[in-house]
Amino acid sequence: MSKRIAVIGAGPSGLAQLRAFQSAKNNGEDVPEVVCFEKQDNWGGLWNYTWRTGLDQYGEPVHCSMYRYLWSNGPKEGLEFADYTFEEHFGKQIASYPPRAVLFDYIQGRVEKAGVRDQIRFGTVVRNVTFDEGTGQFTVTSQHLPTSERVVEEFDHVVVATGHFSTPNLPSFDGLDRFNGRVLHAHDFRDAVEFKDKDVLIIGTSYSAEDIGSQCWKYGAKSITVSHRTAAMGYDWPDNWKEVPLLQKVDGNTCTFKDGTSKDIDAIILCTGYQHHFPFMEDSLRLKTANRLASANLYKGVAFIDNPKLIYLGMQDQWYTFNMFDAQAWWARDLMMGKIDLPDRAAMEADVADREAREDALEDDYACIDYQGDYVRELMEETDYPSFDVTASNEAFYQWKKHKKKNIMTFRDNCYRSPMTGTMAPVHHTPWKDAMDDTLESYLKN
Ligand code: FAD
Ligand code: NA7
Repeated sequence: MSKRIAVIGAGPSGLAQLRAFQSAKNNGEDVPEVVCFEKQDNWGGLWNYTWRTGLDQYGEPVHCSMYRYLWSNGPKEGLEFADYTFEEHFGKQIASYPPRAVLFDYIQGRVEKAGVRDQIRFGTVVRNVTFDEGTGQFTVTSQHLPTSERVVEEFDHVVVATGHFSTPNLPSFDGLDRFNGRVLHAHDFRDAVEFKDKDVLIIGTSYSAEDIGSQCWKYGAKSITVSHRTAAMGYDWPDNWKEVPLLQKVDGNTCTFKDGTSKDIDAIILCTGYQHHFPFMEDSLRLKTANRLASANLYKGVAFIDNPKLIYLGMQDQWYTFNMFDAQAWWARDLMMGKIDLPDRAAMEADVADREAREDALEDDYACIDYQGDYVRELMEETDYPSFDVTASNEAFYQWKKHKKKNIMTFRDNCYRSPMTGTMAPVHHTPWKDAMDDTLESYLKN
């Protein structure tokens, strides 16, 4: 096949795309040439940890938003690859909430086995993507960061897999510019030990707020105060943890909240989410969407309606992750290989409108889990991605929700059954709150 495909990003989504094409090739199919551009010097996306914050050694924005001691915030039974199980990778079943290094190893194991590394140009950032209506080709301008060399090439399709949890959403608050302590966004949080014995204020109530607060608590912060815009998280928090309304003003170290209460604070961590940010895409090709389950403007959640030769992977808010990216990548592969036909524009728009309306009608988190599970199932059924028991994955997510409600500081001590192999995960050797060593070696000692 003479087609050329550019994949931008070698995180879990981009790697899923490489694996999807390699799987078709293994089946004897004639696959396009695939070139993957990755600005970091290794694969894994957010799971590729760095101590760096701000700009990297080349002056590029640091992609990593992960931090030391990060353990999976959902059960691994919800994200397991259908074509590469945890048991295949580790030679045994492992506990249900692996630390970052363990999940990085798992992601890496599948693509090492697939032998796709030589398709990736590491240390190479995509600077610009344009489309020529006349030739039907994309022009991709990339730059090799160590040498500054720029390359301009044509491609038939572009797959954007650059993630959307890397460019911070940064609200401001009255008096923040005169705060006598440290202010940072979750994107720049690296090590909870820094906040030992400190009074920490967290703004936001979603995953980052919950987990960064929990990390700071675990590693010895004096107190955690979480400030909400919409509603408190409402878990049964430890004694030195309080939930308060939105921050109204800062005066020196004193933070005052909407209900008139105040507290002296040493550090403020803005866990206020991220932006979908694609500065390298020409405006007509740039995805503009909120962080939601039904992304705007993407047919089947992947094909950009204004130009369906352009694919966006992993742009949804995420309950499902790795296996959803797989389902998307397999579907996108078949679209790019001409095995799936697109309907007309009106039908693609109707598809998005229907997904949005169904999402808007969802009543609780359990319904959201089912909704995204159904989406994964829908895409899988249209490709040869190895089918798996989505209902069993949904069940692991339900149990996770219940375990969090029961005790937010012990939910990671629970274990679940693999939807791929049916094996029950072992109980981890040390409760999460006492396990200070997050290395792969320590976790696998079970
Ligand atoms: P990313 O992992 O963000 O990868 C994108 C890649 O694109 C990066 O390697 C980046 O360097 C590259 N890139 C960006 N711009 C360019 C460019 N212009 N040119 C070339 N390359 C570029 N998910 C879970 O399942 N479990 C968890 O416990 C979990 N915890 C999380 C914790 C945090 C703090 C965050 C932020 C996210 C977490 N996630 C978790 C969700 C996470 O989004 C996914 O697991 C996954 O990393 C998304 O993969 P991706 O490939 O879409 O994006
Ligand atoms: P999310 O899930 O997008 O959540 C963003 C949070 O930030 C949410 O609680 C918002 O509150 C809050 N927010 C946003 N803007 C503001 C302002 N202006 N003031 C106060 N609060 C605000 O981002 P996360 O970083 O938690 O999670 C992203 C991923 O990282 C996730 O997939 C995890 O796996 C890890 P709202 O409820 O809208 O009032």
